[in-house]
Amino acid sequence: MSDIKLALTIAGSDASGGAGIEADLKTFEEYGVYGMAAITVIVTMNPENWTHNVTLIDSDVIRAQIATATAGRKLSVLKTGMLANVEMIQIAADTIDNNGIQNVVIDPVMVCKGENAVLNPENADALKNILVPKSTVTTPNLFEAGVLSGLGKITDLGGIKEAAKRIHATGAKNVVVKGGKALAGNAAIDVFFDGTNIDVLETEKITHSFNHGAGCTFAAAVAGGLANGLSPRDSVYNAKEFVSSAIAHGFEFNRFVGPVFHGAIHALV
Ligand code: PXL
Repeated sequence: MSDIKLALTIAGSDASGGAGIEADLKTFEEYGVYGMAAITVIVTMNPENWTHNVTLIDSDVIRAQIATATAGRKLSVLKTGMLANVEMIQIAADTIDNNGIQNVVIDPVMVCKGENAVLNPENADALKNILVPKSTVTTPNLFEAGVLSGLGKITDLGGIKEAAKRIHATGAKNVVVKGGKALAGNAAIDVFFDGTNIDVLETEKITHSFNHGAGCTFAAAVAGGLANGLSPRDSVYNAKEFVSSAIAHGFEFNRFVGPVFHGAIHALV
């Protein structure tokens, strides 16, 4: 296939397979896109209590992975996930500039589900000032949107819309704030803002909690759509369908975690 599209994710490895580069590469595959990965951290979980351990990859090794992945055909899309320090954030920003990448999905990962501490507080500023402004689409969850917008804790749809506008004003071309199932009511709500129109995307809440990796999978699906030539808006709507199906087919991995099933839309399950 001579017109095959290439996607690079700069993100962490989640050894449990639900989030991070594992989610990204599986999702790219579902979108018919050739995936590559530059690993920033390796996240492992203690089998006894599932506390997370994050091992940072040396910056030179991250740069070397990116140099390898950008040594061939032009990338159709770049996606970022977990970046554990300011240097990693700067490396991702440089990759966009040095390679003239047009489609950029920034998932401004600040915390893992179930873990409360922000990876590193100064990362939030660097994401806000250096990386999010370069995004074609950025995909903060409610917590991340509160930090990036300066609004703090967001509790209602009005707050989500305001956050989307403020994040757009920092330079991001399109913003999706993932309310998900965090708001009261029966709907899982996300808000999309392209600088002109605000769209409220609503689906019914899925009641089970086997949704580990949903955020990464959503952002990777947006990247897959962009790589295939969809508009940002269509990519987001398509990704919402894709991730809803993945969540609907989420499963219990063990007593601590249940990941989404990235292959749900095409698999016979
Ligand atoms: O869901 C956030 C996230 C992103 N990237 C990696 C992770 C996690 C959460 O576990 O492990 C690598």
